[in-house]
Amino acid sequence: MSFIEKELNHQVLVLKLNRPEMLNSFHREMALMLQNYLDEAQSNEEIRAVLLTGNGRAFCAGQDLQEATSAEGPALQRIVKEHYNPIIEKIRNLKKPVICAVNGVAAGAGANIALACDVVIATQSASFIQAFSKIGLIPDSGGTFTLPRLVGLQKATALMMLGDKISATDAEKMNMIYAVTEDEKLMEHAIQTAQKLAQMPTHALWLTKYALNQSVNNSLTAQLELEEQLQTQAGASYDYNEGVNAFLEKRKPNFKGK
Ligand code: T3D
Repeated sequence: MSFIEKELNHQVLVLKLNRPEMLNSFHREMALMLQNYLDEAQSNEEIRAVLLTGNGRAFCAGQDLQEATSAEGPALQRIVKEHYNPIIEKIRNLKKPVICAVNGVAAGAGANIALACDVVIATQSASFIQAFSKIGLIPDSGGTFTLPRLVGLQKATALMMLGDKISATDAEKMNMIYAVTEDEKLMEHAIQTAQKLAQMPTHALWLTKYALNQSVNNSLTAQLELEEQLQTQAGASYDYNEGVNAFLEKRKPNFKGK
């Protein structure tokens, strides 16, 4: 049994967290495995989108607390530095869209890994918990960066201090996630979305993601200059040429992701 199931489906790398009896909580081996698969997604040109989800009733309950408290397990600092920080950096710097299908509860690092993804779709019965404060920790996995930018400082502070369980419907209402779908339709919806993105101009999608990443710290002037540079790059791409020609010739474009 693998801690993460991996499948390539029409240029979409589908990754399923697979420790359902522990609600897909992360231990070291699973965290390093996810990092390796994200590296593979970066380097393999056949892969043009990633879909992350979980097996069983949870998406992910964050850190495996048995490992975190075991004398033989990695120390807390190592867990953050070697497990979660690289996962978040790899998701945010992946030059292909990452879709997260939240199939159940997403707690602690599990919630913040989901929120780091580019498009987050959740089932109606899913929920999000910034569980850290309940065990005397602070939110990690980029949560203190991502959540206030999604929902605003006031909501993020309250969610992180109170550790309340937020339904997928409420998460969507407060702009934490992109969409909510009926439970039985989650994978169909998520795969369709991922496959649609995988057929789009992958390089332009990456430049878009890069610009959004940079926008967090840039002034308007710096961001306008960045858009000018990135648009010049996009304009020199195969896919721009194909997109414009397809429009003018009134046909469907055949993007290659270059
Ligand atoms: O060192 C560090 O910790 C640094 C890293 C921090 C990153 C973090 O993610 S910290 C936050 C860690 N996660 C949590 O605190 C969440 C813990 N889990 C829960 O609060 C609840 O399990 C849930 C709210 C997610 C779901 O509740 P419920 O009632 O649906 O399920 P349950 O009965 O609590 O859990 C089912 C089983 O999964 C249970 O095992 P059992 O009794 O059937 O043998 C439970 O112990 C296990 N489980 C759930 N979460 C974890 C876990 N086992 C280990 N680690 C977990 N995180």
